[in-house]
Amino acid sequence: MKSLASIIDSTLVDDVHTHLYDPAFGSLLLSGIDDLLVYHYLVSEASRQMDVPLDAFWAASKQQQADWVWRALFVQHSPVSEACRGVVTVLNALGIEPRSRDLPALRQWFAAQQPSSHLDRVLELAGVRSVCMTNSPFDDEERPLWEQGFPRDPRFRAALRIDPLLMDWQRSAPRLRSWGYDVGPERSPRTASEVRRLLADWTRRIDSRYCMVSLPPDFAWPANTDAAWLIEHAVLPHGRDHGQPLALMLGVKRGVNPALRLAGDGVGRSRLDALENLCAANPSNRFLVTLLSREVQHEAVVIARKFPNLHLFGCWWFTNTPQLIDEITRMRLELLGTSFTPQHSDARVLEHLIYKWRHTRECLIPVLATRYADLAASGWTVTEHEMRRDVAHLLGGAFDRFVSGASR
Ligand code: HDL
Ligand code: ZN
Repeated sequence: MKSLASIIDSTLVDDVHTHLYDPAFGSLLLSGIDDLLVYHYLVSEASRQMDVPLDAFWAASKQQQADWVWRALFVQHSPVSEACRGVVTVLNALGIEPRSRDLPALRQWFAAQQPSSHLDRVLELAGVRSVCMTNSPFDDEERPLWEQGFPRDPRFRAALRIDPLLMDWQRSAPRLRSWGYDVGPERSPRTASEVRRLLADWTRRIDSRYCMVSLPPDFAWPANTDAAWLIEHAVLPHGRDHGQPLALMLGVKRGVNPALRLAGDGVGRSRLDALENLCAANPSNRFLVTLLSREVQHEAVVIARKFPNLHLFGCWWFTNTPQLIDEITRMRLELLGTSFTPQHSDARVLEHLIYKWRHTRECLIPVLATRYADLAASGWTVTEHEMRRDVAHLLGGAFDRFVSGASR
């Protein structure tokens, strides 16, 4: 019987949320040691240790920023944080002993890699079969290539990200008008139908798996807000018409410290009555949900027990640490069985896939082993075939069935 560890290590993953891009997007697909080091997780941590003022940091080149991060977090201190350990995992997996190389040598190594074979190698080292991108019509860098069309790499799936539509309607409405959608700032039937036309056009254009939005802790539904109105009158009808689940990423407080830029977002405890109300009032819609606050994870699992049209996924962002992956995944297994998706990578740099998935597998093995051991002690021994089935379900299968509508 193959061990559970080897089954988990060898089961390929469909990564359901990343910020990676199809190679056709060129430099939007980040890769290499400098992008790994200026990852906003590490900028946040380096800002606490380096002796460089943030305005000087932002004014410097990416290489200079990476040098400062490396010195602060890897030379002057041990890289014990999860994001720092991630860089070490990536370098070791690529056959580079991180201590033996200075940054110029590392830069030369990455620069010497042939992009497509490097991409193939990273996916293989990460055990990843496909990744889902985050695709926004509101992104001026990304939109032109979608409008022009390009041959897709089938390993890069798409998801339609609509934060500006819901969270900044008054400024987004004029943009939709400039794209030929007859919307106004008012909440009218015409506006609703034109927003649905925009969603339909982009769902088809990118072959979107789902629609996605991140929402602040105080997001309420129902409510007298543009976001609540657009969700009810455009996004949810669109989801029913086009079989698009709505992914809600709950609890982010954008720009808590603007001086940190992308690293400046924080977390707040979400009001989950909004989620309960959405699931209860819209049984024909499917909701994918990940939550940023540790404190609401148990409440979310209980809500998932009440609503089969809710699928929890990932240990998102600040909960993507071994301690919290362990806690949250145990909680979900014990209350939901295998009807959830333990992780997504949220990778922003190609090589993130290696560390995010190696570390996740390290966490998943003991958690699942404990459940199987407890089950065996109660009189039910899981076979190797059943382990493979369960692991494939958890690493993308359950998500796929839920998104396709095959399972509630
Ligand atoms: O809103 C999101 O999709 C978040 O994942 C943010 O992109 C965040 O900056 C992030 O990268 N978290 O891992
Ligand atoms: Zn993300």
